[in-house]
Amino acid sequence: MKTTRTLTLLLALALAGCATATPCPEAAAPPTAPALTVSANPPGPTAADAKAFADATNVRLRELYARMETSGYIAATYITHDTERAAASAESDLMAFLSEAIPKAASFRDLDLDPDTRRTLELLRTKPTLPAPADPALRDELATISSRLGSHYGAAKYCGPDGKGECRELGELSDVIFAGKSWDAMVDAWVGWHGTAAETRADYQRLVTLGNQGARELGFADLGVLWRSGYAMPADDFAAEIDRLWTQVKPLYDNLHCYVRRQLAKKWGADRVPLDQPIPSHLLGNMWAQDWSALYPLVAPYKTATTMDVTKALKRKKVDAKQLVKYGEGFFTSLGMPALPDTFYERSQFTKPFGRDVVCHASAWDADHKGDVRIKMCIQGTEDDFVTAHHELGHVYYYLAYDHLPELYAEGANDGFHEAIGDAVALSVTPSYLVDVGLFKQAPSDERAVLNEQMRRALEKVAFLPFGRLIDQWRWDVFSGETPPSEYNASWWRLKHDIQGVVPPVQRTEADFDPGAKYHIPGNTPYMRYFLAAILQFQFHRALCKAAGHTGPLYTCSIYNNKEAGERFWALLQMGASRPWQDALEALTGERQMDATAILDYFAPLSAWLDEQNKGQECGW
Ligand code: X8Z
Ligand code: ZN
Repeated sequence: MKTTRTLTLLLALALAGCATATPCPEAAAPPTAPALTVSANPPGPTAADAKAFADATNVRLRELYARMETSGYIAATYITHDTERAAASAESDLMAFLSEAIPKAASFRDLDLDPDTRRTLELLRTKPTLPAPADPALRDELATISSRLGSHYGAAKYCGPDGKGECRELGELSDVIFAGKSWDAMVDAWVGWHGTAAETRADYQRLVTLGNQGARELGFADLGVLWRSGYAMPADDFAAEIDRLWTQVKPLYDNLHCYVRRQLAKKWGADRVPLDQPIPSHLLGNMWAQDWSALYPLVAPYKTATTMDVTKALKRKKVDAKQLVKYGEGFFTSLGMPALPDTFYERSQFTKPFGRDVVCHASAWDADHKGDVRIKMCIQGTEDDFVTAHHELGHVYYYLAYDHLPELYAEGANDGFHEAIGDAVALSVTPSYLVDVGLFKQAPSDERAVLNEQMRRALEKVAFLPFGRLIDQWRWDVFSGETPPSEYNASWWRLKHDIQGVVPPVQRTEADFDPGAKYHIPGNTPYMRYFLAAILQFQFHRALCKAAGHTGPLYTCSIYNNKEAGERFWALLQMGASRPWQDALEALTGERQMDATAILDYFAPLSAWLDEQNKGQECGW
């Protein structure tokens, strides 16, 4: 006679729907999904079983995420072989749990479930960004590769064309590109950094194979389909939404591209920057050409009008890294949100430590999913750091607001919301706000200053749009197999050319792996979230300004100190992912669709000015 325990296991195996070709994970995986306890002749799972399963899954996931976040934070702030291995082990345990729990959740699908249980199980299905195959050996391999790619990126250095020169890290190489002084030095920095990624191509290719296998075992056609399925609509509809939003903003980008290219041609010569061709990527002030802020002095509409140089103001006031973050916290508390816990300041990494490798790419962490929040940055006191600190604090305040919810609700309404919170707040860092907090004595307000300010913002926000749109276009094509490994690099540059209108400074080949030189590719962080955020932050800003009673043009609004707007914002954060994102958006804005008219409204003055400047010019490439 079979014992109840054996029956439980058999039922669990049947529910898991394990493919016969791959061993089921039960025997090997240490963290098991909650089992159903049934007696002989089981009548099949009930709605109560499903609820119990959902509750237990929430509890176990919180423990596993806390372990993974903690070991991930250590690995990113102290890169060694050992920390990399510990992070891989925690990730592998989480993967094991998910690849067992998700098929189990599917077995409850046809029951009459209460709405929260149904939603929890749906969210679980699209939870993994890197689903592992059920085979424990393949799972460990995938977790190891994922961890190795992360530390490779953090520790990468360029030591000159012959490998024997002074070794420089990403920050130093980026400074050369930002400075925009010498063509040759910029090409060298660009080629040097991109070259560090070439050796990661094989690892990335294997990550794609194993991640795809994991996604297929969960019932998705490939990993890209899984990623696109997390937006409360069919995956294809989401792709169509992206196209719709891109079509809304493309004319604004094309206008900016056209004007900036002309100024670059004046500086570098039309032989190097031809007026009917894409722009050479190393000239745009940023390693990936995603943020063109560095070009402001070159392209400012009125060179003689006063500009508010935040970097200079921060230096003048000797604002250190912690104080810089405090400015950000001050904005959130001015809205009525809570002060950050002391542990935030004790445990965050604000500056690059001496004597060890760290991943400098800014990030926010929720170490125990119970309020132990941190950020990790390598602050140097620039305006970019100032904006990024607000961005990261947006994540941190989201964590603080939703950590009371069950684990699968402790997420952004969608991942674009998570990225948009801090950026929406930073849109309120207006000239008058900078005066209010004492960084400047007065704010210029004539029409020329407005256009200068608009240009400064556009170089960050508008320039980013096609970049945000294309990264995952590349990955979706890679995951689906439309782009085979033999075309990884060619496909990357095709998209960069077609969508962004940029070209590499030197000829690239398939011996290169340029996508790997961008953090989110080795980090396997889905990127469409940033494109969504680039649109959503203006939509949020418009709604919050309305709540604050602002009446003038959108670009003049700051919600600083406004408790009414703060309450609305906090309510959105507290919802987490408990409702579909359309409901969350409606609660804040009254709208159920993502909509780019807010960003277009915001940049209306610049848009009109660019139209005028570009009249009679051949734009496009
Ligand atoms: O990765 C980030 C943040 C961390 S979530 C610093 N961002 C994207 C990037 O740097 O590529 C913010 C803007 C886009
Ligand atoms: Zn972010």
